[in-house]
Amino acid sequence: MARGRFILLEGCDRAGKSTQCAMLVAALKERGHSVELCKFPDRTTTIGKMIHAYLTNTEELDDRAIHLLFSANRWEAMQTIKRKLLAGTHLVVDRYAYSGVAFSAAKGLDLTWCKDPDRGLIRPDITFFLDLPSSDAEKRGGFGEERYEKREFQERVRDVFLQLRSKEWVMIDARKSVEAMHYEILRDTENKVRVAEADAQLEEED
Ligand code: Z5A
Ligand code: MG
Repeated sequence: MARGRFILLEGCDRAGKSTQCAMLVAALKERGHSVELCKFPDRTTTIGKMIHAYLTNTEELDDRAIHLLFSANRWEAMQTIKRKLLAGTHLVVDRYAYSGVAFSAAKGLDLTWCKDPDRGLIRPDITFFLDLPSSDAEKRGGFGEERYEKREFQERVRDVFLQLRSKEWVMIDARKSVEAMHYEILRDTENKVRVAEADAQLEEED
Protein backbone atom coordinates (compact mmCIF):
# COMPACT_ATOMS: atom_id res chain seq x y z
CA MET A 1 0.00 0.00 0.00
CA ALA A 2 1.26 3.51 -0.84
CA ARG A 3 1.88 5.87 2.05
CA GLY A 4 -0.62 8.70 2.11
CA ARG A 5 0.55 12.04 0.69
CA PHE A 6 0.88 15.18 2.80
CA ILE A 7 -0.68 17.92 0.68
CA LEU A 8 -0.15 21.41 2.08
CA LEU A 9 -2.03 24.57 1.18
CA GLU A 10 -0.19 27.64 2.43
CA GLY A 11 -0.56 31.25 1.57
CA CYS A 12 -1.72 34.73 2.27
CA ASP A 13 -4.74 35.62 4.35
CA ARG A 14 -8.09 35.21 2.65
CA ALA A 15 -6.38 33.56 -0.34
CA GLY A 16 -8.96 30.78 -0.21
CA LYS A 17 -6.93 28.07 1.54
CA SER A 18 -9.82 26.71 3.61
CA THR A 19 -12.20 26.87 0.63
CA GLN A 20 -9.72 24.98 -1.55
CA CYS A 21 -8.86 22.43 1.17
CA ALA A 22 -12.54 21.52 1.56
CA MET A 23 -13.00 21.23 -2.22
CA LEU A 24 -9.86 19.12 -2.59
CA VAL A 25 -10.88 16.72 0.18
CA ALA A 26 -14.35 16.34 -1.37
CA ALA A 27 -12.95 15.75 -4.87
CA LEU A 28 -10.41 13.17 -3.71
CA LYS A 29 -13.08 11.35 -1.68
CA GLU A 30 -15.34 11.30 -4.72
CA ARG A 31 -12.53 9.64 -6.65
CA GLY A 32 -12.32 6.88 -4.05
CA HIS A 33 -9.26 8.04 -2.08
CA SER A 34 -8.94 7.84 1.67
CA VAL A 35 -8.34 11.48 2.65
CA GLU A 36 -8.68 13.73 5.69
CA LEU A 37 -8.43 17.43 6.41
CA CYS A 38 -6.00 18.80 8.95
CA LYS A 39 -5.87 22.47 9.97
CA PHE A 40 -3.29 24.60 11.79
CA PRO A 41 -3.74 26.12 14.21
CA ASP A 42 -5.81 23.25 15.55
CA ARG A 43 -7.92 25.31 17.94
CA THR A 44 -9.51 22.23 19.59
CA THR A 45 -6.54 21.24 21.80
CA THR A 46 -5.47 22.89 25.07
CA ILE A 47 -2.62 24.65 23.24
CA GLY A 48 -4.98 25.49 20.38
CA LYS A 49 -7.36 27.18 22.81
CA MET A 50 -4.53 29.41 24.06
CA ILE A 51 -3.73 30.31 20.46
CA HIS A 52 -7.38 31.09 19.78
CA ALA A 53 -7.55 33.42 22.79
CA TYR A 54 -4.47 35.23 21.49
CA LEU A 55 -5.76 35.52 17.90
CA THR A 56 -9.11 36.86 19.02
CA ASN A 57 -7.39 39.43 21.26
CA THR A 58 -8.67 38.07 24.57
CA GLU A 59 -5.11 37.19 25.73
CA GLU A 60 -1.79 38.99 25.31
CA LEU A 61 1.35 36.89 24.88
CA ASP A 62 5.01 37.55 24.24
CA ASP A 63 5.86 37.20 20.51
CA ARG A 64 8.27 34.34 21.17
CA ALA A 65 5.86 32.54 23.49
CA ILE A 66 3.06 32.53 20.90
CA HIS A 67 5.50 31.43 18.21
CA LEU A 68 6.46 28.40 20.31
CA LEU A 69 2.79 27.61 21.01
CA PHE A 70 2.01 27.53 17.28
CA SER A 71 4.94 25.15 16.80
CA ALA A 72 3.91 22.98 19.77
CA ASN A 73 0.42 22.80 18.23
CA ARG A 74 2.02 21.14 15.18
CA TRP A 75 4.26 18.86 17.23
CA GLU A 76 1.32 17.56 19.27
CA ALA A 77 -0.32 16.43 15.99
CA MET A 78 2.76 14.61 14.62
CA GLN A 79 2.07 11.08 15.90
CA THR A 80 -1.48 11.16 14.54
CA ILE A 81 -0.32 12.55 11.20
CA LYS A 82 2.38 9.90 10.91
CA ARG A 83 -0.07 7.10 11.76
CA LYS A 84 -2.59 8.28 9.18
CA LEU A 85 -0.03 8.68 6.40
CA LEU A 86 1.39 5.21 7.09
CA ALA A 87 -2.14 3.78 6.95
CA GLY A 88 -2.45 5.15 3.40
CA THR A 89 -4.66 8.16 4.17
CA HIS A 90 -3.87 11.37 2.29
CA LEU A 91 -3.86 14.50 4.41
CA VAL A 92 -4.88 17.87 3.06
CA VAL A 93 -3.31 20.40 5.43
CA ASP A 94 -4.53 23.98 5.83
CA ARG A 95 -1.46 26.08 6.88
CA TYR A 96 1.69 24.67 8.52
CA ALA A 97 5.17 25.73 9.59
CA TYR A 98 5.63 28.29 6.78
CA SER A 99 2.78 30.31 8.30
CA GLY A 100 4.50 29.99 11.66
CA VAL A 101 7.73 31.48 10.35
CA ALA A 102 6.10 34.11 8.12
CA PHE A 103 3.90 35.67 10.82
CA SER A 104 6.59 35.74 13.53
CA ALA A 105 9.38 36.97 11.25
CA ALA A 106 7.02 39.69 9.98
CA LYS A 107 6.91 40.95 13.60
CA GLY A 108 10.69 41.33 13.46
CA LEU A 109 11.85 38.08 15.07
CA ASP A 110 15.00 36.52 13.65
CA LEU A 111 14.24 34.20 10.72
CA THR A 112 16.54 31.36 11.83
CA TRP A 113 15.15 31.52 15.38
CA CYS A 114 11.65 31.29 13.91
CA LYS A 115 12.50 28.21 11.84
CA ASP A 116 14.24 26.24 14.61
CA PRO A 117 11.28 24.92 16.67
CA ASP A 118 9.68 23.31 13.58
CA ARG A 119 12.82 21.45 12.51
CA GLY A 120 12.05 17.72 12.28
CA LEU A 121 8.33 18.02 11.56
CA ILE A 122 7.01 15.70 8.83
CA ARG A 123 7.62 17.42 5.51
CA PRO A 124 4.85 18.01 2.98
CA ASP A 125 4.97 16.01 -0.27
CA ILE A 126 3.48 18.89 -2.21
CA THR A 127 3.07 22.53 -1.20
CA PHE A 128 0.65 24.85 -2.93
CA PHE A 129 1.20 28.53 -2.21
CA LEU A 130 -1.92 30.61 -2.74
CA ASP A 131 -0.68 34.09 -3.47
CA LEU A 132 -2.93 37.11 -3.02
CA PRO A 133 -1.95 40.79 -2.74
CA SER A 134 -3.31 42.28 0.49
CA SER A 135 -5.29 44.89 -1.46
CA ASP A 136 -7.35 41.98 -2.87
CA ALA A 137 -7.49 40.17 0.48
CA GLU A 138 -9.08 43.18 2.16
CA LYS A 139 -12.06 43.01 -0.18
CA ARG A 140 -12.90 39.44 0.87
CA GLY A 141 -15.23 38.30 3.64
CA GLY A 142 -14.17 38.43 7.28
CA PHE A 143 -11.00 40.50 6.83
CA GLY A 144 -10.21 42.59 9.89
CA GLU A 145 -11.75 40.36 12.56
CA GLU A 146 -8.57 38.83 14.01
CA ARG A 147 -5.29 40.15 15.37
CA TYR A 148 -3.12 39.97 12.23
CA GLU A 149 -5.67 41.19 9.71
CA LYS A 150 -4.13 44.59 8.98
CA ARG A 151 -2.95 45.49 5.51
CA GLU A 152 0.60 46.65 6.29
CA PHE A 153 1.32 43.59 8.42
CA GLN A 154 -0.12 41.26 5.77
CA GLU A 155 2.24 42.79 3.23
CA ARG A 156 5.22 41.99 5.46
CA VAL A 157 3.93 38.44 5.94
CA ARG A 158 3.66 37.98 2.18
CA ASP A 159 7.25 39.24 1.76
CA VAL A 160 8.54 36.63 4.23
CA PHE A 161 6.49 33.88 2.56
CA LEU A 162 8.07 34.79 -0.77
CA GLN A 163 11.50 34.70 0.88
CA LEU A 164 10.77 31.16 2.14
CA ARG A 165 9.52 30.04 -1.27
CA SER A 166 11.33 26.98 -2.62
CA LYS A 167 11.44 25.81 -6.21
CA GLU A 168 9.20 22.84 -5.33
CA TRP A 169 6.29 25.07 -4.33
CA VAL A 170 3.37 25.17 -6.73
CA MET A 171 2.41 28.83 -6.98
CA ILE A 172 -1.31 29.52 -7.39
CA ASP A 173 -2.60 32.95 -8.33
CA ALA A 174 -5.39 33.36 -5.78
CA ARG A 175 -7.00 36.22 -7.71
CA LYS A 176 -8.45 33.52 -9.98
CA SER A 177 -11.91 32.08 -9.51
CA VAL A 178 -12.53 29.38 -6.89
CA GLU A 179 -13.15 26.85 -9.71
CA ALA A 180 -9.99 27.73 -11.67
CA MET A 181 -7.84 27.35 -8.56
CA HIS A 182 -9.52 24.06 -7.68
CA TYR A 183 -8.85 22.69 -11.16
CA GLU A 184 -5.09 23.43 -10.88
CA ILE A 185 -4.75 22.12 -7.32
CA LEU A 186 -6.67 18.90 -8.04
CA ARG A 187 -4.75 18.22 -11.25
CA ASP A 188 -1.33 18.56 -9.58
CA THR A 189 -2.42 16.59 -6.52
CA GLU A 190 -3.75 13.72 -8.62
CA ASN A 191 -0.49 13.57 -10.57
CA LYS A 192 1.46 13.34 -7.33
CA VAL A 193 -0.84 10.68 -5.89
CA ARG A 194 -0.68 8.63 -9.10
CA VAL A 195 3.14 8.65 -9.08
CA ALA A 196 3.17 7.55 -5.41
CA GLU A 197 0.77 4.70 -6.15
CA ALA A 198 2.78 3.56 -9.16
CA ASP A 199 5.99 3.59 -7.05
CA ALA A 200 4.31 1.51 -4.34
CA GLN A 201 3.11 -0.98 -6.97
CA LEU A 202 6.65 -1.36 -8.33
CA GLU A 203 8.03 -1.92 -4.82
CA GLU A 204 5.42 -4.65 -4.21
CA GLU A 205 6.38 -6.37 -7.47
CA ASP A 206 10.12 -6.35 -6.61
N1 Z5A B 1 -0.75 31.68 12.21
C1 Z5A B 1 0.45 32.01 12.83
O1 Z5A B 1 0.68 33.16 13.19
N2 Z5A B 1 1.36 31.03 13.04
C2 Z5A B 1 1.15 29.73 12.67
O2 Z5A B 1 2.01 28.86 12.90
C3 Z5A B 1 -0.10 29.41 12.01
C4 Z5A B 1 -1.01 30.42 11.80
C5 Z5A B 1 -0.37 28.00 11.58
C6 Z5A B 1 -5.31 32.12 11.94
O3 Z5A B 1 -5.16 31.21 10.88
C7 Z5A B 1 -4.09 32.97 12.06
O4 Z5A B 1 -3.01 32.23 12.60
C8 Z5A B 1 -3.60 33.50 10.74
C9 Z5A B 1 -2.16 33.01 10.64
C10 Z5A B 1 -1.78 32.71 12.03
N3 Z5A B 1 -3.60 34.92 10.83
N4 Z5A B 1 -4.08 35.75 10.17
N5 Z5A B 1 -4.42 36.72 9.80
P1 Z5A B 1 -6.42 30.58 10.17
O5 Z5A B 1 -5.88 29.64 9.15
O6 Z5A B 1 -7.33 30.04 11.21
O7 Z5A B 1 -7.10 31.84 9.43
P2 Z5A B 1 -8.52 31.81 8.70
O8 Z5A B 1 -9.48 32.44 9.59
O9 Z5A B 1 -8.82 30.44 8.15
O10 Z5A B 1 -8.32 32.78 7.49
P3 Z5A B 1 -7.48 32.57 6.21
O11 Z5A B 1 -6.72 31.31 6.33
O12 Z5A B 1 -6.68 33.77 6.03
O13 Z5A B 1 -8.49 32.47 5.02
P4 Z5A B 1 -8.40 31.40 3.83
O14 Z5A B 1 -8.61 30.06 4.41
O15 Z5A B 1 -7.18 31.58 3.01
O16 Z5A B 1 -9.61 31.83 2.92
P5 Z5A B 1 -11.12 31.23 2.90
O17 Z5A B 1 -11.64 31.17 4.30
O18 Z5A B 1 -11.19 30.04 2.08
O19 Z5A B 1 -11.82 32.43 2.11
C11 Z5A B 1 -11.86 33.75 2.65
C12 Z5A B 1 -12.99 34.55 1.96
O20 Z5A B 1 -12.66 34.74 0.57
C13 Z5A B 1 -14.36 33.86 1.98
O21 Z5A B 1 -15.34 34.84 2.05
C14 Z5A B 1 -14.41 33.15 0.62
O22 Z5A B 1 -15.70 32.96 0.18
C15 Z5A B 1 -13.65 34.14 -0.25
N6 Z5A B 1 -12.93 33.49 -1.37
C16 Z5A B 1 -12.24 32.32 -1.33
N7 Z5A B 1 -11.69 32.04 -2.53
C17 Z5A B 1 -12.03 33.07 -3.35
C18 Z5A B 1 -11.75 33.36 -4.73
N8 Z5A B 1 -11.01 32.54 -5.51
N9 Z5A B 1 -12.25 34.50 -5.24
C19 Z5A B 1 -12.99 35.35 -4.47
N10 Z5A B 1 -13.30 35.13 -3.16
C20 Z5A B 1 -12.82 34.00 -2.60
MG1 MG C 1 -8.48 29.48 6.38
